[in-house]
Amino acid sequence: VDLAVAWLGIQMDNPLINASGVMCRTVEELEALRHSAAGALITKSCTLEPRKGNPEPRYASTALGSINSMGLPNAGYRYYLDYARRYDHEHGKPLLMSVSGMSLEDNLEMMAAFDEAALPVLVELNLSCPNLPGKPQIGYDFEASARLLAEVSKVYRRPFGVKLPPYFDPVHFGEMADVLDGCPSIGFVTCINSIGNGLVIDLERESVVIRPKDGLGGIGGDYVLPTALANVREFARRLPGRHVIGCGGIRSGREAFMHILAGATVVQVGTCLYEEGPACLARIRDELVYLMQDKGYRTLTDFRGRLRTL
Ligand code: RRO
Repeated sequence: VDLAVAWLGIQMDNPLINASGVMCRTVEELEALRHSAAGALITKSCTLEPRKGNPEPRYASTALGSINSMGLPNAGYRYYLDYARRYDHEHGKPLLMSVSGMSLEDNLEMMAAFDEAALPVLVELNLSCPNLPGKPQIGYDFEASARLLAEVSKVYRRPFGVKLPPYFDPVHFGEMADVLDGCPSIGFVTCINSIGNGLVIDLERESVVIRPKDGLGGIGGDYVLPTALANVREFARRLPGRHVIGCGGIRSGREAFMHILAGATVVQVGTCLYEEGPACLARIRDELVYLMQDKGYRTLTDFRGRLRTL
């Protein structure tokens, strides 16, 4: 079995990447990922200036997944750009970078800086942070998304990707697919970010479990797998010629296989990586190999996007 995948000019030994936000805020965390079994790594969503994020506690795990309202804590885009400048792109695994400006202007300034740096990285523009009090997710505003992508395409002259929020209605899949179809610079879409503004309750304490937004936060883990798979499948078939990164509910080789079967080129691991640490990446990779052997598949292209319907 060969898990290798080549896409948008990068080569990966296997399709596993961390989900942006998990284990990727500091150089130390990024280096641990670089030394893990990951096929590539991605940095924490960055803003123009460093941010401390929301008050703690701001992450909690449950039997079925996680809730977070981190609030975009990050070291500022210059820190991650500096990491990318020193990175051994020749010999190391591919590096992706997540950008999540607080405004159109901030996004344009950062994307212009990334363009100027001319590094062999893939940028994932985050349209879907659910945890900034008073700031709606841009991915739920189709006109604003179209404007942002048009403006970014003028200052960033290479293919880039977008991290989308989950959609729940075919009309909305269609509207976002039309926006992305109209932007030739889009090389990939990552589906999905956390399901925004869920509420986890601790029954014993009769309390919320995280402090920001009176307990509301983005949901990840087992809860989100079917929604993630639906978004991957719908965008993969509506956007032929673009790549889809699957993210949501991957904690073994089985869910990784499902995402790829639904059309994902590569996949990202969030909650499971947060809970288990980077060793889970080797485990998931090996489980995917065994599953493919069982099924008689040799490469990812043998089954990618081949989900059967009834
Ligand atoms: O930092 C966060 O609160 C956060 C971000 Br930017 C995001 O895109 N998704 C998420 O679940 N949390």
